[in-house]
Amino acid sequence: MLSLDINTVIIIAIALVVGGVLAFVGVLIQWSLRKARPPAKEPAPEMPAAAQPPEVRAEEKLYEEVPEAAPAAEIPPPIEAVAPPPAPPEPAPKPREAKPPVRIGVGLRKTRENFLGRIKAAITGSKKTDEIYEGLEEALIAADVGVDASMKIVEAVRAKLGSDSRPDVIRDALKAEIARILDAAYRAPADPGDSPLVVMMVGVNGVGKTTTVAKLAAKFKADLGSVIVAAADTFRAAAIEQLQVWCDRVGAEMIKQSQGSDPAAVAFDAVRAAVARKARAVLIDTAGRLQTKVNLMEELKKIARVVGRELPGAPHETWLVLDANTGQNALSQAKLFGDSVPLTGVVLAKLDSTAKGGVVIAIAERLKVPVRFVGLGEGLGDLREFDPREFVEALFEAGDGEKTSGSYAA
Ligand SMILES: Nc1nc2c(ncn2[C@@H]2O[C@H](COP(=O)(O)OP(=O)(O)OP(=O)(O)O)[C@@H](O)[C@H]2O)c(=O)[nH]1
Ligand SMILES: [Mg+2]
Repeated sequence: MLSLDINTVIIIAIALVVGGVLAFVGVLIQWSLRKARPPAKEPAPEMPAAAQPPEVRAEEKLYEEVPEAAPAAEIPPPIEAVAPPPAPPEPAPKPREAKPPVRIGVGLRKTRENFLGRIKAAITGSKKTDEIYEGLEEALIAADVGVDASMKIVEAVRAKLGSDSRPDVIRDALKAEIARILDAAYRAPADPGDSPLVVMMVGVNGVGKTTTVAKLAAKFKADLGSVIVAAADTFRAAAIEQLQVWCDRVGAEMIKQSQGSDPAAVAFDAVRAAVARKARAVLIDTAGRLQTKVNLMEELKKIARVVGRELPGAPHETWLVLDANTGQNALSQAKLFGDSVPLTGVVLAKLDSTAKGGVVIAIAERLKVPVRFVGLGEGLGDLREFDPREFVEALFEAGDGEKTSGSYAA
């Protein structure tokens, strides 16, 4: 039988009482804590959504919607489709180069005013034949036709007309003689066949070579197709960057190396690239140099030689760029450059800013090198192919204020 010691019974009884008291105290503490706590915002994980307070569900929704990709069907239609009708488009800014190329008349204005005024004064009024021809000679010299060429022209006119001193007749004979000289210097442009046309641009510092390369790149790109430009002025600081800006504007590819590298190597790379890519033309921009510096002239020869080795016949054209303001020094430049590299043409830049456009006639008479293009401003469109007849007409007629002469007229 179970027999418990009295002590044991007392201990068990105390333990039960203490346990009961402790349990009661625990319940009391829990109850008081729950009363003090604010209602929980976060639902218990297992709590069904429907049981959650409304603001908690909204928070959850927001959070989930952001990262979720919208289903394909809900992708909003393109903006154009849902956007309200667009406002009428603003007129596009006019590209700087989009001017119509009719400015040779403007370009020739200074020369014409100077020249025609003197011619008129020489041939009108009752003058002796000697005085008339003296006046003509002075007018030609003042327009920078040069002393030799001016004398020759006047002699030719006089020999033709004798003592006929009618102003119109003299004027027409003078025009015809100038046109004859310009025509005599004409040569057909080179035909490179299936190869790219390689044109090398040479000249003294600051005459307008790089600008002319850019203008020609734009023209050749429009007329022939793709053009490659060789940045062979590796001498002057920022020359490559200057050309790059132009090429970007034109949309022509430019071949370059670092400043100080061999310009012949750059030209070689450009020609090779043009052949490989079947480009239609290569334009080589060279550094400005004084015609009297022998070593720099040798450098030009080397460029021509290296290019010719890569593509026989190249450079097909070597054009001397002259600043129309230079006057008779242009003849010295043409002579010495021509001694180094055979010149096939002249580009007369800045004709717009001179009254001495008559140098065109001197170049043709003395050097028998054709003027290929004339520069009439700083924009890409400010380049005109030189047409002797048009030039003479503009020189004599546009100044009348009555007649115009084709696209040369202002
Ligand atoms: N008015 C006018 N300015 C021109 C014409 N062609 C070039 N210029 C200006 O002449 C300056 C010299 O032009 P560039 O093309 O840099 O001359 P460059 O021969 O390449 O000069 P270098 O490389 O330093 O020898 C620039 O300010 C051009 O804008 C033109 O036909 N008319
Ligand atoms: Mg340059």
